[in-house]
Amino acid sequence: MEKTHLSIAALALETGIAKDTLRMWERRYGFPQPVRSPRGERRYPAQQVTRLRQMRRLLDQGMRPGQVLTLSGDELEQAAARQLVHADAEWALIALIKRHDDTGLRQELRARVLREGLRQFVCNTAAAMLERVGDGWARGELEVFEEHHFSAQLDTVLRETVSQLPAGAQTPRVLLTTLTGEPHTLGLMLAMARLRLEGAACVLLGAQTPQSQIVAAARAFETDIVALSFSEYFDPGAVRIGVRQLRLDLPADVELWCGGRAAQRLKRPPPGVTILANLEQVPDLLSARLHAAGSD
Ligand code: B12
Repeated sequence: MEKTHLSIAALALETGIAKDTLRMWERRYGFPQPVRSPRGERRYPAQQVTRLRQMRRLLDQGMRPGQVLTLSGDELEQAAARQLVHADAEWALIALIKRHDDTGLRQELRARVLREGLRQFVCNTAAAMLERVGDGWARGELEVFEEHHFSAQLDTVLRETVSQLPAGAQTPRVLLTTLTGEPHTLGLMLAMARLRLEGAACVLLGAQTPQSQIVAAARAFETDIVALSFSEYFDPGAVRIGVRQLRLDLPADVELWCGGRAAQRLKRPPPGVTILANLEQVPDLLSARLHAAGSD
């Protein structure tokens, strides 16, 4: 058996599709198609990862499994390409990254923020760009260093722009971080920008703060809300376990907000945990808090 074959656990991690779902698709649609190891365990050729990621994207866009899983290889390529053309028509992003012009890329990002305003940039453009870059990486169009470079530039431009915003009301106070195992921080940066636009005060801890330290920080900074981000990379089962424990450990008057794709997959969040479907929900939730405080 090839070394490049993946176990079902590794496949689930790489594609974000649960192991049970992979087995169910195999039974129902004949894909993915594992070979068996000498011990009878499922092993998946690496090419199936790309195909499953493309399927996931189409499912995330609202197509049904019966439609997506029955597409031929060519039809799936075409559907995935149509998605990418849509994203590229707006940005020609991959070409921009491929120019390897450090200053130029930053200037383009800044120009885009100025043209559309930070709110639109954060809520729509940046998310679409990250989606496209993630796909570019998964399809081998972008080198790993190119993805890292783009992420670093986006991070820089977001930090610069946010630092220039007026202080605002400075309320509520929000602590932003990720749990151990989540290295992706751009969701946090976008959330911070959206919160700062509403006048919230933000304390950014960056990635992977141990749970006990999140509790300590929430106390030390006297925060009203702890906001966590979970990218597509994070196992939704681990989201549930992590946030349930954190909810128990945090003082009852500190709210716990979670955003990002893995958080959105939680069908029934633990009590006392708020899952945000997108960044546009931030102002509504903040004004709901204000009303609640006013009526107390
Ligand atoms: C940028 C990026 C990176 C950067 C991260 C840099 C950084 N500083 O964060 C780097 C290059 C380091 C990286 C590394 C890896 N990555 Co990566 N990465 C991405 C990319 C392009 C964006 C990730 C991101 O920030 N997403 C978060 C936000 C932007 O998206 P979102 O979850 O939909 O959230 C939205 C809202 O919900 C909201 N939101 C998010 N959080 C919060 C929080 C709150 C409180 C609120 C209110 C709102 C909110 O904001 C977003 C915008 O609307 C994605 C592709 C993608 N489409 O996500 C891949 C992706 C997540 N990475 C992936 C992988 C596999 C990896 C690696 C494992 C690769 C490797 N083999 O080494 C490593 C991680 C392991 C490690 N040990 O480091 C895969 C995960 C596949 C899966 N399991 O599903 C993805 C999906 C790429 C792909 N297409 O396959 N990555």
